[in-house]
Amino acid sequence: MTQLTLVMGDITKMQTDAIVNAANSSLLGGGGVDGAIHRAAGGELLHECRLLAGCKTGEAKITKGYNLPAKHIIHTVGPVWNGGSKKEEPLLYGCYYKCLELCVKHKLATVAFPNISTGIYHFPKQLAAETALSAVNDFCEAHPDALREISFVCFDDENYNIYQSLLAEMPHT
Ligand code: AR6
Repeated sequence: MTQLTLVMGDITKMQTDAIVNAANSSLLGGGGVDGAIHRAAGGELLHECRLLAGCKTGEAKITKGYNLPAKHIIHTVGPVWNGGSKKEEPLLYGCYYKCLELCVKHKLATVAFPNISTGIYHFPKQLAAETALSAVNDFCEAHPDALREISFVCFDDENYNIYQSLLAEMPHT
């Protein structure tokens, strides 16, 4: 069974097989968690990202972790919140699900997610957390023993409190 863990703090410090980056479609860096990951990983990350030729919203691509304690970075592009009429929910669901599929493909046992799209992209936090946990729950039901641990790394109290409440109601924790 996969352990679901809630963490408050900086995702660049996580010693997991992979951390997930909330990137933009260029994959060439930006602000928020993307900027923090590129700074902590070092310049070689940008070089590898250039070779990936971008990433579509709702999709995911993997690189090495370079100077991070995490071995890999899974870059995913969350949707910009546009009021909910532009398929934002299924696109965010796809981000989480596809990152987990990449973990299986690369035989990674532990992964840490940030709260994708809830910063600069303004996705409502409660709905984003519900969507993330629904994707993770569906994945864990379909692949019960694929991963050992999935961590949700929150950077603000509001997201932390939302995840704490939702995780308390879930069977996996
Ligand atoms: N560790 C964990 N979480 C963090 C960290 C950190 N070091 N720093 C910020 N967060 P955002 P988005 C949280 O804006 O909304 C970039 O410019 C933050 O508090 O990083 O998906 C990209 O290049 C929030 O809860 O990502 C894109 O252009 C969450 O990470 C755009 O921002 C996501 O906030 C993506 O926007």
